[in-house]
Amino acid sequence: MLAVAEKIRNMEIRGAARIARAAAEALENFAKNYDGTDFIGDLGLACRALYGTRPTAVSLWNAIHSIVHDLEGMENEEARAVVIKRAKEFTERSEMAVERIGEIGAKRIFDGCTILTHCNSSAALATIIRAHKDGKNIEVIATESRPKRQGYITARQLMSEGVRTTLIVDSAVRYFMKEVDLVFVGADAIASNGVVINKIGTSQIALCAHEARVPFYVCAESYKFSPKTLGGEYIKIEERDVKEVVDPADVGNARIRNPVFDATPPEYIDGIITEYGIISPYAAYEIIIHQFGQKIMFEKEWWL
Ligand code: RI2
Repeated sequence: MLAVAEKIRNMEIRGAARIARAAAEALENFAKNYDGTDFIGDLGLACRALYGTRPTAVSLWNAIHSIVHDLEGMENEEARAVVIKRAKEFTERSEMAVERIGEIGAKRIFDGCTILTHCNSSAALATIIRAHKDGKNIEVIATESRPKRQGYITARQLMSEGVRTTLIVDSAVRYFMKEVDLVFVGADAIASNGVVINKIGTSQIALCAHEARVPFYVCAESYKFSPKTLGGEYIKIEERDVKEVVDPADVGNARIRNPVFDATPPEYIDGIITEYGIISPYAAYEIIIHQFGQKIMFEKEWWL
């Protein structure tokens, strides 16, 4: 459990969907291998260890919540069986959602178009790869995505699928926007007011796309929507070790900041592609209510 938490923290396991599935799998294994006497108490500690790793990714909260909600009053054995079953269900649901998003999103990608993507989103890539497999002749411009350069992963994935890909530095986005027909990005979290939190730099790309009248789509499974924002909570933006950016000694020990996500307002988003279909960002509220109802706002997690 702690080994998985550490891999999520140090980004060996990364991407909002992958970390959620890794957490689900870790909880499943924890329940399978548990040989102590206080399963629910120890499960709570495990959930907290996983949840504390990436503060922005609401997919982690949603994965944990969907697996460990309402366990109170259960005996150890019953609770273990429930956790194992729900963890498997979450993983299946997550994989199916990405596939469905691919199917839906690919319909918005037309033959001959150039798509710009940022960072490395499995949901965004599912749509692009699906369009390519459907026989559409497409090209991708992938941003490098400093500081961790997840754009390299994107470029490798797309090239291995046979999608023509050009890698650019993040600051070249406006220069290339005139060649772009569509922007497809992923999401780490979506607030109830339609604000999308994604890799740092996403909001600048949305601004450029808006200026150039290029449609901007977010590909996001329903577990990227944050129920807690409904009750007034903000989404915390993770700031990581500044050494990911540069060695402080190389810049005369100047102050360095490393926020890894930013917020794109709904007015710059043409649609959010979910497994339920393409929705307006202003429909985020309905997606949250559809999944959780309103009582989620006031619920206190037993494991937090
Ligand atoms: P999928 C990633 O975060 C990127 O910001 C990406 O857009 C987002 O998760 C969603 O990825 P990080 O873990 O869930 O690289 O679509 O910080 O794969």
